[in-house]
Amino acid sequence: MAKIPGARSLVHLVAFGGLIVILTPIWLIDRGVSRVRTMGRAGGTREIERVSLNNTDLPSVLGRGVPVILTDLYERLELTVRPDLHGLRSIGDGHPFPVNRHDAERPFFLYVGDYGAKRIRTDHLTITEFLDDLWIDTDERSTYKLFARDGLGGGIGAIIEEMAVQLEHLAGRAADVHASGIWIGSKGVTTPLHHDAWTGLLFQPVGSKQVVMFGPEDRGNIYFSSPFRPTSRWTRLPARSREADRSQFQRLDRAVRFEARLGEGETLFIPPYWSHEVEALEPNVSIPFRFATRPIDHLNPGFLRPAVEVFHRKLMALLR
Ligand SMILES: O=C(O)CCC(=O)C(=O)O
Repeated sequence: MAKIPGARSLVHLVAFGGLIVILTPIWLIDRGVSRVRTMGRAGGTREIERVSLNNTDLPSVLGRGVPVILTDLYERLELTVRPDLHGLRSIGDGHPFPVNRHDAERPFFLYVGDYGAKRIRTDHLTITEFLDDLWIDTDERSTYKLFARDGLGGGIGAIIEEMAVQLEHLAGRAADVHASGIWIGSKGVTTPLHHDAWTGLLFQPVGSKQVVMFGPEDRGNIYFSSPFRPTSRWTRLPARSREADRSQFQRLDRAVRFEARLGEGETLFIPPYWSHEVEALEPNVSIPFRFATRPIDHLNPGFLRPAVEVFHRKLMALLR
């Protein structure tokens, strides 16, 4: 039940409410304009460009604002422990941790429920048991384990922090180590199409993934859910967007798809508000590494929508 807000909360309520009232029509106009601009467009598919740091540098890549695969950034990092199978086994503290098993027919990351994913059981495994098990080919179950900084007795944080020092130096930008981590999962696990507000680098130390991306100008064509729902950063398309029924989702064919296979050792640059869908082609280890959001990032047109989402959450928290 909604409580009666105090004076301070009331000021916040009016401020956030006012921002929503101002931003929502801007967002709607932006959406309308982008729909009109892409109307009648044939869409199509483009391959995400691959670049080597022998020919460019990280600030230039991040400044492009379009996705790029960096072929040799990962190998340039000097890490005390590399996040490969050998390195991960070596940092395990021997403590078992919970591992959720999902139905392998619908191995959809995060959205148990919304995308029909089903948890079938939870096992407790050490890192060695977990990795050994993941590489056993089975159609019976799927797993996606997200380790945050404090994972494996702090061993994950040590890798992320070492990466952050070197990437901050290479990129000339601050990292967000709290939002970064190490994700390990089975073949077939799919992260459905969504966008993030941060600048991301998806490192692929082990195994490969298929990536599909859409630019912010195609937001009107990829069926995001309402900004007032908890799934606001995610689309209403099926978890594998290629399976979308075109009679229900006609505008999808107007959108320009950017695709690539992200190979072992490669790194994908994900610009803010670029929607991405990622499917594991084999058991794998990824590092979603995030840079801190800067005030200038809020001028990105994509922020109009997350602003509505963010302020909506704050508004709801005040009323709760
Ligand atoms: O690798 C994945 O499954 C998803 C990665 C992702 O969504 C991200 O890095 O933001």
